[in-house]
Amino acid sequence: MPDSDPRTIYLADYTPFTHVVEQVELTFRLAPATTRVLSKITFAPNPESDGGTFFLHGEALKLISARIDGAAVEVRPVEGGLTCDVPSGRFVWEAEVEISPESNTALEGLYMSNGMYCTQCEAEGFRKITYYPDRPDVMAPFKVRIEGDLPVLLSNGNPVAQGEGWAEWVDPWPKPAYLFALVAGELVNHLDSFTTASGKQVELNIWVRPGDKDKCAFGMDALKRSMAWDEQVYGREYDLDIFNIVAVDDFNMGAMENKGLNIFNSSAVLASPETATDANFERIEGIIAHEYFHNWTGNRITCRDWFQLCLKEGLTVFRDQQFTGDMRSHPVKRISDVLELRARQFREDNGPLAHPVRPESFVEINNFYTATVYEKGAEVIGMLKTLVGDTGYKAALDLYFERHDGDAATIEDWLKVFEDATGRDLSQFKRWYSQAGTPRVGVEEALSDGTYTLTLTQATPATPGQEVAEPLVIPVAVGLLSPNGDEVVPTQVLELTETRQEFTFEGLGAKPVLSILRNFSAPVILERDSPNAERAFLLAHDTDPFNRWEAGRALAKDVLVRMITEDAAPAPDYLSALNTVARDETLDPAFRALALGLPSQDDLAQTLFEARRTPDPLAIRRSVRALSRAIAEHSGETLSDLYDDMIVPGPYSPDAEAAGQRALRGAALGYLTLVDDGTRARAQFETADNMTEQLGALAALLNIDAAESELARFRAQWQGDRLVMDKWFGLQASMAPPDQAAERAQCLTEDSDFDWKNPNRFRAVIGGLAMNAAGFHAPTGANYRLVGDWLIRLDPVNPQTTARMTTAFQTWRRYDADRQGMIREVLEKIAATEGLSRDTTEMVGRILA
Ligand code: 0A1
Ligand code: ZN
Repeated sequence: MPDSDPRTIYLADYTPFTHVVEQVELTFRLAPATTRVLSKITFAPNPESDGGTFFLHGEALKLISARIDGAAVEVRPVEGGLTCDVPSGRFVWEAEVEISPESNTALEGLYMSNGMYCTQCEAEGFRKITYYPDRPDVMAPFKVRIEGDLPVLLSNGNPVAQGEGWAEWVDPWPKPAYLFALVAGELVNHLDSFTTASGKQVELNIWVRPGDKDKCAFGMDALKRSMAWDEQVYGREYDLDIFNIVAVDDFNMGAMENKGLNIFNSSAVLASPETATDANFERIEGIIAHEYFHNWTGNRITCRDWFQLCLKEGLTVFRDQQFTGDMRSHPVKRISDVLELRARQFREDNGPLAHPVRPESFVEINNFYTATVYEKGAEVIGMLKTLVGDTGYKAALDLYFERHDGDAATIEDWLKVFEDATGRDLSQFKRWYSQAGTPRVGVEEALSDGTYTLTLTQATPATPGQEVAEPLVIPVAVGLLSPNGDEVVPTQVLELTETRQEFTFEGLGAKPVLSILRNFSAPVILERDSPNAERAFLLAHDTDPFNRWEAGRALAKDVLVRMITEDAAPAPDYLSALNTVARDETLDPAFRALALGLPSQDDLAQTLFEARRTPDPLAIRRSVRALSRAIAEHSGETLSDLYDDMIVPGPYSPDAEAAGQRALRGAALGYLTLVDDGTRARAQFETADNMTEQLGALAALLNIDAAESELARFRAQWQGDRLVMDKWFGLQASMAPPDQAAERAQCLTEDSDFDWKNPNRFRAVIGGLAMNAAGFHAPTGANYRLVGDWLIRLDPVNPQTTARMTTAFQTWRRYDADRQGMIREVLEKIAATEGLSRDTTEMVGRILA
């Protein structure tokens, strides 16, 4: 579909801009409906360009005046911007434009959120602020003057001068326009400082609305830990005198790494024990780190063009994952990341939206901030590190920073530093960047005369636009255990490079038990039907914690699939194995909490679909609930002991150890509530002094559809807190029983607090409903229509969030003909909407294709 759209942009068409920008000076005269932006930009011919027409991007701008070298110039409007005749050498462009931040509901460019001015320029929002070559390979130092009757006026770089109603900022580091930012408002700051390794003192601020000042301490601590970590692990120091973070309520994504002025969705930075869960704290720590790490991987070294997005995103996600592992627990982090990868990226990679980590064409770049670019992009870096080793990785990264500081780089540049630093040829490995789809790895074992032979195969299914896939370089970490549980071959990395390949291990007396793809060494699907006895053995004995968890998960899946398809009873072996793990005090509580989790209903639907069975969302839900109840009954005593023992003494602290204990206690509560009529959950709701326990209790009660009074009390208590109210909305939409989902969702959208133009609230309700597997797929199709109609309504207001949320329908071909028919109708209705945005048009087109 994108290829048939005349607006498609291709990687192969890249050409450098005709000019370089030597200096940018901007003046903002802020007014809600009539902000004036004055620009003064010094252009010089780009020696790397073959010439061509001078072109500046610009969208929704009212041009007041334009001058070149002081003389008025006649500009010619063209699609997406303007062009004009320019001198052959260096020249100064000056323009004045008018924009209206208050009517900017798309939240791209300069907009207003709760009376405060803020910006979002990635990917192509700067062109809504002024005329400019809005492309990441045009980098320039910026000087910014802000005039406005507001106490706090912020931009990138260092503050150089300020007075009543104005402030000036200079950012000495050349940057692309997508990293520009401006904030103005009545804000208060949580102030701190950090001294860098070389002794430079950096002022740190988190800017928030006055009522939120008590929710900044954790974010600040996470920032300081991130700064220290990047120095210690990557040798990267911060490079300005000040680092500002601002929390805004209306934001399309999590946060944005603007140079020296990170802007955050308030949900990704604000936290207090009473209002944020342990999961929120961990997410905030990870996002603060992610945005901070972009200062080197994204800002100092940026992307040549948007096709290279994974250059900064894959690497920065990989870095934030390493950081969280170091701060908390590596196995627990790895398991959580793989859960996330399978839930979001595998779903994408195995459906109509599949695309390579580095796409080769797009219509709207905002549609490519995907799990594939981010999460699979990070997996690809993890594989590289596994293949070249820790020392090779470090040498390559040192070379990357040394060679490319100040550059707008490409994936070719990235791979070249690995080749140069390690001497390894990465031409085959590079296919991970250009080939979409999740590879399937097959496994065969044989033992003869003490030689154990492992035969691995690989195949990647066809994806949109790619019929044939070439073999990849797949690092497969394996270990072999003897039948008594000793490790006879410790972890080693096999490199699978061919379609079929044999690996041998000598000197084995008995057939070993294979532990394969340890620590999930590659983002692949293992096609292997191992006996459940072997899985139970690995769950009990594997030395690789990831694979221990994975064995338990495979068992659970097998049990569930049998329950769904054969009406089998919950397997007793599984129940007792799970009970043993839950009781095992040598295991980290956080790990045990993960082990107690069951595969998601969506995961089961995909598993059935791959086994060529049509998933019935209601049957899946019934089985998951039946198994949960069976676990609760079988392990009643264990769960009850855990619930009593895992109480964390003392005041709430979000640290990993305490959070792990609460997670295990919360998992126990979830099961126990199925068999105790909600007694424990009700008591916990009553006494909870932190959001983790309050929300955990509420969710447990909702799960047995007995939360009416708690919902009302929760609302009365938290009415004034937007982020907590998002949880109230989200939980109800995502947990409503299938026969009530439509009615409840309708009711939530009619609620006086359903502020649908706020992306967090919209996502809580409409996104929550789409995540309610059985509820969303209720046989009437009412929820498909409800989601579809809301997307049609949101599109003209906020195309970016609308387009992202069309992914609710990406798995539609899994389902039966009736459901497919109803979803097709909804998608076609969206597609036929007059004036539909380019963003949503592209997404719906790809999903339908
Ligand atoms: N670069 C940011 C994510 C981001 C991307 C696009 C946005 O608006 C279109 C906003 C934020 C990150 O990776 O955190
Ligand atoms: Zn990022």
